[in-house]
Amino acid sequence: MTTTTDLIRGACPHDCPDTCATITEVRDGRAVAFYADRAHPYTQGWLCAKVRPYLERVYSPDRLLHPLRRVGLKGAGQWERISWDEALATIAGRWKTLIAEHGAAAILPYSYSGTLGLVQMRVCDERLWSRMGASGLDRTICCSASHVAVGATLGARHGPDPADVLKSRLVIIWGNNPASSGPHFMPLLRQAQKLGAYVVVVDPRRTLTARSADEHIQPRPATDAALALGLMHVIFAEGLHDEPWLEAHSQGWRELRGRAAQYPPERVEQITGVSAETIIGLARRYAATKPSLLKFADGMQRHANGGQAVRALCCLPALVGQYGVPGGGLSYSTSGYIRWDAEALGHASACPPTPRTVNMNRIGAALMGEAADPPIMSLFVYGANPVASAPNAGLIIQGLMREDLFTVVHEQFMSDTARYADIVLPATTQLEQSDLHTAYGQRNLQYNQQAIAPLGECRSNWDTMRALAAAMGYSEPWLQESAEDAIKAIIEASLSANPQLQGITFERLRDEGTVPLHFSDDDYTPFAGGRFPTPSGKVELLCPAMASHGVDPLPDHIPVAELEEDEISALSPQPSALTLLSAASHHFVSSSFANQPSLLAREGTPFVEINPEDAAARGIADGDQVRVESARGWCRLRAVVTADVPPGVAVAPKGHWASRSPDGRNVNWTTPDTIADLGGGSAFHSNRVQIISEQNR
Ligand SMILES: Nc1nc2c(c(=O)[nH]1)N[C@H]1C(S)=C(S)[C@@H](COP(=O)(O)OP(=O)(O)OC[C@H]3O[C@@H](n4cnc5c(=O)[nH]c(N)nc54)[C@H](O)[C@@H]3O)O[C@H]1N2
Ligand SMILES: Nc1nc2c(c(=O)[nH]1)N[C@H]1C(S)=C(S)[C@@H](COP(=O)(O)OP(=O)(O)OC[C@H]3O[C@@H](n4cnc5c(=O)[nH]c(N)nc54)[C@H](O)[C@@H]3O)O[C@H]1N2
Ligand code: SF4
Ligand SMILES: [Mo]
Repeated sequence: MTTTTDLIRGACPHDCPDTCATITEVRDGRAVAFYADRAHPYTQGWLCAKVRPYLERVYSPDRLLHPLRRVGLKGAGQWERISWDEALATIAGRWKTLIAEHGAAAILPYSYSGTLGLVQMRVCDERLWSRMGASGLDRTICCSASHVAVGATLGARHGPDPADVLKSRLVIIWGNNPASSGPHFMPLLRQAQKLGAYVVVVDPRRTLTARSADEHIQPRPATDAALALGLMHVIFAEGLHDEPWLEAHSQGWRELRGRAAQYPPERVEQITGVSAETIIGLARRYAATKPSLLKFADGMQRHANGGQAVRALCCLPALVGQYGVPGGGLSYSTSGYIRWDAEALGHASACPPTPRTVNMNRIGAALMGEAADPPIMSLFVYGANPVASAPNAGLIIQGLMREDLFTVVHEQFMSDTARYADIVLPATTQLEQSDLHTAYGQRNLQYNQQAIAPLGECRSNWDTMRALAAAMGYSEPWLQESAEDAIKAIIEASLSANPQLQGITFERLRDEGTVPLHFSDDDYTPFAGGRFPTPSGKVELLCPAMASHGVDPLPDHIPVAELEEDEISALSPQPSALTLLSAASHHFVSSSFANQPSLLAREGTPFVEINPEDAAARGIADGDQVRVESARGWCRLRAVVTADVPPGVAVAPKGHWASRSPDGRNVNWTTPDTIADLGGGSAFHSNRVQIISEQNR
């Protein structure tokens, strides 16, 4: 007897701009091979090191396969197996009682980027919670400051096809590390370099991406707005700006020129640590070399002043008339091309108004009483691992330890967060569910067809929501739709308002897997013809909408208080404190994959990079165990002494699980839960720390 092998098309669901197209080979109901779809224009037949061994994740002996109930103390790791029926009845029973006593606002869903699918993320983030009238979650942990800044300045998150970089003569990659965080851009960048493009990386750390650049500029953290305004100063002062373009397509360029006048290179050198000569050189090069592409991502805006920094970056291409130019302009995100119909997605019109929203960056404080009326009495976590990934983790754990808090975590693994649950529900992986994916770093839609049956008793996010809706006694048909029907209905409702969906149907997506978004000659290049979907129809250099956020309508550099004050050095008789950046690790996606043995082995033990000068001043040698402490808390890391980080800066990548780290803590025990200037954004990197050698103690 011969066994047939099915080839099932899918999409990588992880929080990564590349959204790779995948193929799963299935034999006798088991996935036997998993690899990249060669036909996909951006995936180009290869997957990153993280996702290549995906079957290790799917068939990991550590997968959660059935619901669990806590039997010991919170966080003690003692569980008993229960049935789904019992789990659902327990959850619905607790919620009904809480709703009667406190109102549904006492229930808070917490989710983020475990999967980026239309159904398993977006639909799940809305329908059940709206129907219930639960508290809303302000999903601000990653990119909300830049979303507000880019949205207000340009009108939409429109971005070029990444392959357009082949037309660029100058590429400035600003606070973005695609070699780790979106690797499919790198072969194109290499090719652009071979074709003669000059590549500049602006990043305090010598990243993998910076290593292969033609020039690496290392500003002090959180000084990007000053650096950008310094470049503008030179461009205006030397008359290198494109005045006809600015006159026709921008709002407030003269006012911006006035602001830039306050940032002469000598002052900017003082603020940023970048020499005046370098600033003048880059400004002249930027004005003279066309097409020039400015590419940034969200890492650089995770500072208390990140919104204004992004506003400043968005102004630069306008000064040199590069918006709407093939190979030029701004490459931030392509996620604004599709706006799914909100009603089809969430059915909010049939639901009570959201009683309040809780900023996820404040989850610890919210659990500890900041969300007071009513207090949060139940937390439902899915597709997220806040104990490992959210700031000020020590406070989150204090909140999760509250005896009166009823916590449910829906997870693939016993994550740092699941450990503190009262009930743990087992979740499917991408191979066990269907979904539709838009990308934020390329311009195709990808359908993910379910390849295998759920393992054990695992359920997808949406199947779990459907079961919870039934247990709560909600009878709306849109709480019971299949994933496929939900996708169909959302596409149909979105077609008329989304030109980029022209010709796209559910059937095409299912049959072809990857379908390119539709672009006409007119809109292929973002902001072609100098048309911006802003209130003024222009790029808003002077942006009146900023006033409603309490922010200057012109970009400005506002120093970050925590980084200015040396409050931490008061804690110990050490040299002055350092700014700790905790950006993407190479082998994990946030905390996802950080429990996979092969990837954990490649990433190594959790480390902190420190400049030789700062290490010497603290008696730290390479490989030493060090204690990193901030005003929030501390963690233990291994010191890597390297000139890749400048003096005054340290780097400890995000992602390691606390439960697999020395002392059960990770870097987020130190990070601040302060809120950025725009969009309620996170400020992980505005983190002043002291680093102490434990060898000296
Ligand atoms: N391998 C891997 N890939 C990932 C992720 C991951 O964890 N691992 N995470 C995914 C997610 S959730 C996201 S949002 C994206 C993020 O994508 P990126 O933004 O490219 O990634 P980050 O590493 O967070 O930040 C980029 C760089 O910002 C720099 N940076 C920090 N502060 C400043 C500053 O003040 N100024 C400047 N100029 N640079 C600064 C850091 O040193 C870092 O090298 O990546 C996604 N891809
Ligand atoms: N120090 C520091 N911390 C950071 C950042 C930083 O720069 N520095 N960056 C922040 C950023 S950019 C982001 S986006 C956040 C990300 O923070 P989170 O959204 O919390 O992401 P992860 O930590 O990867 O956790 C995702 C979890 O979802 C689970 N999961 C995956 N798929 C599914 C599914 O289909 N269903 C269910 N129920 N679960 C699933 C995974 O197993 C994993 O445990 O982290 C932030 N944390
Ligand atoms: S994490 Fe990014 S690069 Fe890796 S497979 Fe997924 S989409 Fe592709
Ligand atoms: Mo993110």
